[in-house]
Amino acid sequence: MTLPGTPDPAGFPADFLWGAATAAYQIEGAADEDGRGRSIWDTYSHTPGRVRDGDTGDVAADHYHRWRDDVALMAELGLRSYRFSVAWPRIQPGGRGPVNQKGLDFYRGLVDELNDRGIEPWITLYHWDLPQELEDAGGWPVRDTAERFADYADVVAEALGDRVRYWTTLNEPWCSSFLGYASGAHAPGRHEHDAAVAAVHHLLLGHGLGVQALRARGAEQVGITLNLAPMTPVDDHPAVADAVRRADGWQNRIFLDPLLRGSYPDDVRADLAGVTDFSFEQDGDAATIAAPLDLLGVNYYQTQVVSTSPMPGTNLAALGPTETPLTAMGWGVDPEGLGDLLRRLQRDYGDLPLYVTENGSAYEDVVTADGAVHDAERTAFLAAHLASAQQAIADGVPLKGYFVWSLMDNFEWAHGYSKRFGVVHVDYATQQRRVKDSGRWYADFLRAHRDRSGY
Ligand code: GBH
Repeated sequence: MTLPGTPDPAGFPADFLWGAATAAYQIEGAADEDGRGRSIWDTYSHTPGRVRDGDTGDVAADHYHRWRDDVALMAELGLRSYRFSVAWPRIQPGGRGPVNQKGLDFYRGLVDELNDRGIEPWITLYHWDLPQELEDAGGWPVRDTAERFADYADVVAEALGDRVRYWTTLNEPWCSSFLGYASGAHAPGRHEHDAAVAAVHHLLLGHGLGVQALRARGAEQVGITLNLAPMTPVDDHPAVADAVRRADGWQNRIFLDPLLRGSYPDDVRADLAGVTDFSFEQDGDAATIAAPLDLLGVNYYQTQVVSTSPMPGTNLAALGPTETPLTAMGWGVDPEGLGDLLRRLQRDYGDLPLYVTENGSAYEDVVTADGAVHDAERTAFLAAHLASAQQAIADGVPLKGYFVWSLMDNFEWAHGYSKRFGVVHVDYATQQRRVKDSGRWYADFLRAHRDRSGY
């Protein structure tokens, strides 16, 4: 790893939106309270063998009861914005029909508290917790789910549209589709490649219909968050170059192109010929999906190293191991990859405002007797990635904000509580929060930026 240097607060615009991110199922707990329905992640985590150590999100970081203290902590860190997701099953327990007022009340209270403290609420409408009843009716591979998502978006926008400026429809539809319906590593844990591609389309359609609902309710800043990764060849063999094209296609361009260029890439269609015939596409879908956006959210964790070996049963290139230093997830650390990705997005897709909506790392924290939490590697990770983002801004990339993943340790999906991504440590036995060294470093950096920018 070459560290691109130390970030300088002066290298970020005065209105740069500094924040931290979370997701409902990973922090809220209170799984059976106030009329919340079940989601595919409740089902998945309660199925033996799916999540490490049998962990579930039943209690998680108990944010549903501790949200006021958590917002105080955000203020202490000096965050300008907080990105969180709304749990669809709290709003519509069965995914359709009657609205659960208590669910809306929870998010209204949170949003009001954030606004009172001068922290911009940033809502993600869907961070993977599909109501189980919709999965029972077919899930994302079925077209109706997109329509149901639009109804849900309308309900939330009607309730909160007057007090929330920033909206993203979906978080990482790649994970919802390919991890949920092809590899099975995420809920609902299915193994059907054709269904996964149909899920891609219906997630994108749901996004487009959701954008229409948000616009109709006057939402100001509307976008989507994608997990994007630069693809790097394992060696200079010509066959590897084609594998890089294929991997970039099914992870990055399969979402970017329909959203920002109006159609799926021809080469991706060809690569998927043995998997699906795209018969799920209907007239008008492409235009719905390509509705103009105000911003693109980018979640960046690592560069992927690509070899020629195909994904089983497909012509899609497999992602290989990385050679750089690894985090506790086994993911390679590549700060330069973030700047490269941001420059590539501007080059290939134009001047749409970009936000890093997630970036962060899992490491083993060292908790000492005095209550301090030492995580020097996470601080180095953040500093290096911010320096890379700063370089992209210097190069003219319209990067408008950065959100660290995550505000606090949480339920790391199939890894349960074994992996910690927070800049705030959570002791799950007591639910005590402690700001880690990395969180203090981030707060200091934000304070220095604020002092220079005068906000
Ligand atoms: C994000 O996903 C999520 O938005 C967030 O909820 C989560 O807690 C956070 O990252 C940390 O995991 O080996 O085939 O999965 C990141 C998802 C993980 C997707 C790495 C790509 C590598 C390919 N990314 N993954 S694979």
